[in-house]
Amino acid sequence: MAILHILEFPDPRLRKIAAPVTVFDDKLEDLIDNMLETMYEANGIGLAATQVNVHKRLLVIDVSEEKDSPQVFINPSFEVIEEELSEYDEGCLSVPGFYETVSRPSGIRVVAQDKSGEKIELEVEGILATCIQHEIDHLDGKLFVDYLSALKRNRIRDKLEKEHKKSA
Ligand code: GNR
Ligand code: NI
Repeated sequence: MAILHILEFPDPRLRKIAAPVTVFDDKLEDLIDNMLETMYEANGIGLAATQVNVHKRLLVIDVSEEKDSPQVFINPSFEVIEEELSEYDEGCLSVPGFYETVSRPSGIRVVAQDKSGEKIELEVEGILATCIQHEIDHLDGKLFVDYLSALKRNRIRDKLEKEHKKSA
């Protein structure tokens, strides 16, 4: 297993649209294992392949308290089943140190595949619904800062760019 490097905003590679996964092989399993290890090591509750510079449609999530319930979604899509919005203070491993309130539909129906290519269907709400929407956004090149005002987003961008220059 390996810890993967996580891209940080405003890296343009975070804006790429990920392509569907078509091959379900050992290499995919290795990527999933490495993404899970990277997510746990970074204390995240989710990680999309885009964030580790792999532009394929898969994501990993663990919203459990004990961090013992990994979930993998390949080629995920969702439809809204509860339009009412939930607000969460969102953070992102690609936007380290910044947390802002984002509103998203509170209930969704997710269709995806598991690591063997078997179809998964589930209805979710709460933080899991928020997290899945946040991760699918990554696969479409979108970040939670895109829901903020340009003023807030640009302030975050400028601060992160300064940090990146310092550590470069
Ligand atoms: O670790 C994370 N926490 C989080 C909190 C609220 C809403 C979404 C998230 S996802 C984030 C990890 C991450 O960046 N996934 O892309
Ligand atoms: Ni994120």
